[in-house]
Amino acid sequence: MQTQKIDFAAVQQAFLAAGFDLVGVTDCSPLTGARLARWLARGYAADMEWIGRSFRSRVDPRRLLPGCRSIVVAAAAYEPGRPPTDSSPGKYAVIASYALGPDYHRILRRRCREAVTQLQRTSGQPQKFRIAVDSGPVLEQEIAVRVGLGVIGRNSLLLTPSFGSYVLLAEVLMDTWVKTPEQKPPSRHICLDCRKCVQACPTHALTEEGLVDSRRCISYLTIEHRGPIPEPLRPLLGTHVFGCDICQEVCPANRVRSAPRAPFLPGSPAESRYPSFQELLRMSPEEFKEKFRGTPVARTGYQRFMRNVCVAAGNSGDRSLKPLLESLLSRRGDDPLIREHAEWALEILG
Ligand code: B12
Ligand code: SF4
Ligand code: SF4
Repeated sequence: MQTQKIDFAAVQQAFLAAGFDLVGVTDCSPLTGARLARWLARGYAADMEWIGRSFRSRVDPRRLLPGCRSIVVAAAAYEPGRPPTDSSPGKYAVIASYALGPDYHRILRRRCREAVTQLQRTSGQPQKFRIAVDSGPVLEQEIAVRVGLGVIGRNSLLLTPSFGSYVLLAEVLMDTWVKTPEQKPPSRHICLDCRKCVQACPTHALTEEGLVDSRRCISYLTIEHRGPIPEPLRPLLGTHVFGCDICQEVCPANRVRSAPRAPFLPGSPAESRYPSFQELLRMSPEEFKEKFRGTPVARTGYQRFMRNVCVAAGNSGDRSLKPLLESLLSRRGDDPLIREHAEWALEILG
């Protein structure tokens, strides 16, 4: 069958109906990749060597889907979590907002599939397509900038006019031409002289030019990093046990936001965002699986998550956690990663 053009309005309608908040389309011409190359050359990818390995596909989407003609990029907004009203910072472990509910990779992938099915039903297009959410070798943010969804802030995140940086991105590469609307002028850059994110980052992971040195980023250290957390950085992690939202929390672009069309995170996430150290330190591998099943947290696995919990417990300054750390040591002391971090926490707590 001959591949025909479809209207942007049809694409937009299908993706909005599937639950996305923002939609844009671009052709498949190569991206610059200049920042990515600089980021890789400086070692900022840490151990995520898969990013460098897929450099050519990231820069040239046609390598991912031969015959690719258009890329749809869709953003799903989410609500940042709110701390429990009775919280004092040292008592609770912090989980990044995006990880409070079901894993967005699955949800956004399902929404993309629904939108594609709808397009196929109404126009017979696309015939070939490929969905990417986060882990696909796609430069998601650069594509989002290209279609005019927003600008990249100094915190290295896409800042959208309606939802700030609290959006997650997904793409569909298609063999179909989409009649794209006239390109919007680039959004006004809001960072200007602001440095709030750079100054607030506890580990100094953000560079002036808005690149993230993953080797220092709490998000990387608590989610992606496999071995022991470098000792000099441990005290700077605060009570974060999975991800970090600090450079979003301080950003003025996030002060006024519209509500997401189809929220997928729990409505009142206070308890799940700030589980108590008492609960986490007592957790067995089975309880971990049960508590975090289907959420992004499950991806780190018990061992690495408990490594994070130990560091955060040490940083909490709460000496009443010492018996729980000792009990964790007697139950799980044969695991070198957990042992090292539990011992560190006990030492810090005196
Ligand atoms: C690797 C990765 C990480 C790494 C490195 C982060 C980084 N910024 O490089 C780590 C593990 C640290 C990480 C952390 C987080 N991540 Co992350 N991560 C990615 C991933 C897989 C690749 C990013 C990448 O290519 N980095 C390489 C460097 C070079 O990219 P960069 O500095 O951002 O620059 C690129 C663009 O921003 C763009 N660009 C930048 N400035 C400018 C300026 C202009 C004018 C133009 C045209 C383009 C442009 O060009 C560059 C590429 O050449 C993407 C998904 C994807 N496939 O793209 C998600 C992604 C960036 N992460 C995401 C999220 C939500 C997070 C966290 C908030 C999670 C959390 N709460 O803990 C943190 C935030 C940390 C931060 N401040 O960036 C979202 C961001 C959504 C948004 N609003 O932008 C993404 C897009 C995933 C998704 N599908 O939604 N992440
Ligand atoms: S905190 Fe300020 S400098 Fe950082 S991204 Fe937001 S507006 Fe830009
Ligand atoms: S996610 Fe946290 S550690 Fe990483 S750059 Fe932002 S503030 Fe810094």
